[in-house]
Amino acid sequence: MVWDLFCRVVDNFGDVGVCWRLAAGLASRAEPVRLWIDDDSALAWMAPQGAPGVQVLPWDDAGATEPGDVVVEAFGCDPPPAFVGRMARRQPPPVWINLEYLSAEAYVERSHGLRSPQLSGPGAGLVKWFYYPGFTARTGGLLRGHAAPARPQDWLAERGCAPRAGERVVLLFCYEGAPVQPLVQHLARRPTLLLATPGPAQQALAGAALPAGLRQAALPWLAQPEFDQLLHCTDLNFVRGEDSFVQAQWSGAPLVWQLYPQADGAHAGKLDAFLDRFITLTAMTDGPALRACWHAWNGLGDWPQELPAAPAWRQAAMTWRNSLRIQADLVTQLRLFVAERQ
Ligand code: TRH
Repeated sequence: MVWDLFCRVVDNFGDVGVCWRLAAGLASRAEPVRLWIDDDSALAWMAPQGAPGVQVLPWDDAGATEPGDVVVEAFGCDPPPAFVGRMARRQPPPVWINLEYLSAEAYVERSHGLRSPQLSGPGAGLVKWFYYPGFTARTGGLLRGHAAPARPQDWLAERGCAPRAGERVVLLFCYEGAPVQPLVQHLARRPTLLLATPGPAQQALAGAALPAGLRQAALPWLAQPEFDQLLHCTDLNFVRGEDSFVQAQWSGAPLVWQLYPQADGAHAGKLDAFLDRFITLTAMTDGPALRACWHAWNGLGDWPQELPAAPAWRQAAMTWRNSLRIQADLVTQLRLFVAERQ
């Protein structure tokens, strides 16, 4: 089977990050992928080696190409009309999937797998299927990245990020506007090595006098497999958007999630939907402290006096991770979903 995967980069790195992970995941299961993308610049650091079985191609060239067996458009990005016209003429037509955004909200289970018959336009007569990633058995599952390195301490040391004795390691990947200063003051209560990703995290720390007890290291952009591995080497991960949030969950380490802020405030409901599930499933005793911390990090409340206690937080993160492991991952489920519709 040949898969055509369409990616339009809106902003940040989630669009390309999710698409690259999916493309590489499919290709690793012997499913060749053509990744049609309108801006591949981030792949220079995210995937410098590429991946066997994945061809990265300019979006604008798709219209002159015969479609493969499966077409996946990420986040409703609308493949070029000329390509969709070819899909409609192909016999049999490709299975057409719209890979949606991740959410823990209830509508996801209701919407996953719905069909959308195309009544007009170049794709008239085709059916588009909605595919929702998610956290429960009635969703499409989660993309699963690279596993932990064999020796996390050595791994960090090889990258110049070794903690000193007694230091905890915290990763900071955030948007502009995150309350980094209160966080820094809080973290400095214990010896901490803060690893800051390029962009807003490093900018927020630049020039700031760091409190005693806190050391900072500026990270370069890491290739995606390295970034995944880093998430497994830390004591606490601040992550954002969609893909780093998912990968942080696989690490089993405590995490704080910053959502991509939406003008209508919809991110607040999305945040609470996830917290509700997480706190209920893990029976985390420090649930209110976790909620207060995540709200504050998303500008939805004041910075709390205390973060959840570390051992209970890690225990909850592991319980959550183990519950996700029971589901098949997104690539496995998507292949099955497609096979059933061919
Ligand atoms: O960059 P993001 O904020 O992306 C966002 C979200 O996806 C959001 O939902 C969407 O609406 C918006 O983009 C347009 O965060 P995210 O989703 O974590 O994507 C970052 C990707 O970058 C992820 O695949 C991990 C990868 N990455 C690396 O490969 N190396 C690195 O060093 C870092 C910091 C990230």
